[in-house]
Amino acid sequence: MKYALGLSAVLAASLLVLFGAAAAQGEDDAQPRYEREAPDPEASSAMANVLARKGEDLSGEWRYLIDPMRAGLRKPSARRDFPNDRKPPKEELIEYEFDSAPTLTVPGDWNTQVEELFWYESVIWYRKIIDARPKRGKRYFLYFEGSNYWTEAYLNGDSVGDYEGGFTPFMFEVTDNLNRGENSVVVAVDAMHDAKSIPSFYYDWLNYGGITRPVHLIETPETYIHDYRLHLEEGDAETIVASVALDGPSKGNQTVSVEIDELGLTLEGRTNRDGIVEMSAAVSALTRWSPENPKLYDVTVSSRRDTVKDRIGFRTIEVVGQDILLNGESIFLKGISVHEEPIGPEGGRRMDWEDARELLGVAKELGSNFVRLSHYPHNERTLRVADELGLLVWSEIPVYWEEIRYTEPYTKALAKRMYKDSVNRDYNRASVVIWGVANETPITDARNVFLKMLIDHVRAMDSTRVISAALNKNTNRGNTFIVEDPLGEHLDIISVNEYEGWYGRRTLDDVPGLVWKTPYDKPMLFSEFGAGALLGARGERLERFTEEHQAAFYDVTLQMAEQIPFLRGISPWILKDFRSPRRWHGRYQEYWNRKGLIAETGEKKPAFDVLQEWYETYDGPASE
Ligand code: GCB
Repeated sequence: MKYALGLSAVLAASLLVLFGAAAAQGEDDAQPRYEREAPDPEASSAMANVLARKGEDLSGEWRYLIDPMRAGLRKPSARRDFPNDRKPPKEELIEYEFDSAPTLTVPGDWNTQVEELFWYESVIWYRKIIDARPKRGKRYFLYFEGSNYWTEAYLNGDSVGDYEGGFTPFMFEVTDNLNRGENSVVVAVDAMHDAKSIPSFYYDWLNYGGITRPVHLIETPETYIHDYRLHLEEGDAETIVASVALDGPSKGNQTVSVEIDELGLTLEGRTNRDGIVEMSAAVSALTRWSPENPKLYDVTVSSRRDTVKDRIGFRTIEVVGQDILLNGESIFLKGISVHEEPIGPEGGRRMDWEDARELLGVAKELGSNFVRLSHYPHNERTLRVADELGLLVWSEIPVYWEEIRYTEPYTKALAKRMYKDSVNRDYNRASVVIWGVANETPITDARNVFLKMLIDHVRAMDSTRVISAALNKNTNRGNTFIVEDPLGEHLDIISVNEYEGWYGRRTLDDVPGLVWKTPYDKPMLFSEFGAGALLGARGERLERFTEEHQAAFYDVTLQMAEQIPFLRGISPWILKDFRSPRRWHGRYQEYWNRKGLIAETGEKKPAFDVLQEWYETYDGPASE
């Protein structure tokens, strides 16, 4: 589908944006979504490893109704009572009907499924009828792997919960709402962001709306394994440390075990009153996970009535001086940044196993050992594929650009909550080594306080990884850039997005002569650099949007990179062209950000080869 937009569609979309913005500022109190309470950052996250759980995958066709004015979220009216999915007697007036409505495929964004929804950023009501046979003594959960941006779910007319955040999983218990036989699941998804959201209004990707990731109806025993976390600790011996958390009426004083047959390891312990147990044991002959050998072990976690299986790798990551050490060895991160869009002419926000393998397969072909999964937590499948392929991962939440409300308690709570849900989901992924806390957030006192709070929060949850943030290069004296953002003090790795030769006044010829300094004795990454090129656009070396310009940009930037003694990796922007509403150029962009090394169709641009060759030959600055 190619989007030649009618003016009316654009107008309608901008009216919706304005409408949403006004509501966000509190000018319209009747907008129920905006009267919301701040999320509870301490509340329990969704259960770990949903993909290994027994349940019904609710993927497929869902009926949908478009509700641009959020009428269904206002005070109840039988005429628009979407949650109840009513089928009243013929004489009663209602003004909706799901049975006759069109369908959208879940998982998937709505923008690329229906032409008239391409720019749509308000509410859609989804409905699916499911048949259930709930069993006594079991619990049931509606589990959403991800839905953008705000979601409320109803089962047989009752609200079972709501959630804010487009990229992290959430679940609602429905044990008491599930009928034997037919059940109506209705889900309202609102794609609109507001001033308190993360991200806020302004970002450089398409705001793909909808139930973008799979939904499951999960069945567990009454007391089940809610969470488990394993990691490797180094002391005199290599030790596997595991903690397990049960949930349910008999979670306390229960025997729990973690087994890794291949290592001959069985950990056993009893849970405390809160249902939590921590166990550890030394192991011998452990093969560590690494990009060269992404070894994963089969792990079985068991409680009296529940068992979960996983595949987990073990490695260490730390920063010592200006070095990043993976398993104790200095590593240069040969990376590439990636958005969550599958390869294909449409873009979209849908990432099944095949899509993830295809996309990350291109990163491997490039010679990468590292991906920056920007700018939000990606689909769980992508992380598991990174585990399998041996790609180190930087994962982040979208604290992005200048419009985040740093002093707003709501936004603080939301950031903490998003990070909690993200760490909770990915703790056991060996591939994830860096938590990114922000992207290009201009320095102010309020931002420094906010991000310090977030760094402390992430460190308290996870001491097995390092922390970074994609900073702006902040001081420039002549040809010298000094990275002295005060946040650097709290980060393990200093990362900078730098676009000299693309944005700004310098040309490509200036780039190799640029000098980089930092007062911090820490490793630095270029978390981004890149230049736009339309596949097949040919021209002079200095002509924008041509393949020649992009390849030359990579050439000079890599020359510059080789001169920086404390540079420990790069993740150029970006693997694949991606949709962005901020890219208007009719000949080159057509609402695509063209900085990809491959086009949306997967075809390579010459800059791909330039970087691939560099990755074949360069292993970081020579050590002194
Ligand atoms: C950036 C942003 C990224 C944009 C990119 C660009 O610095 O972090 O989200 O897409 O620049 O293409 O301008």
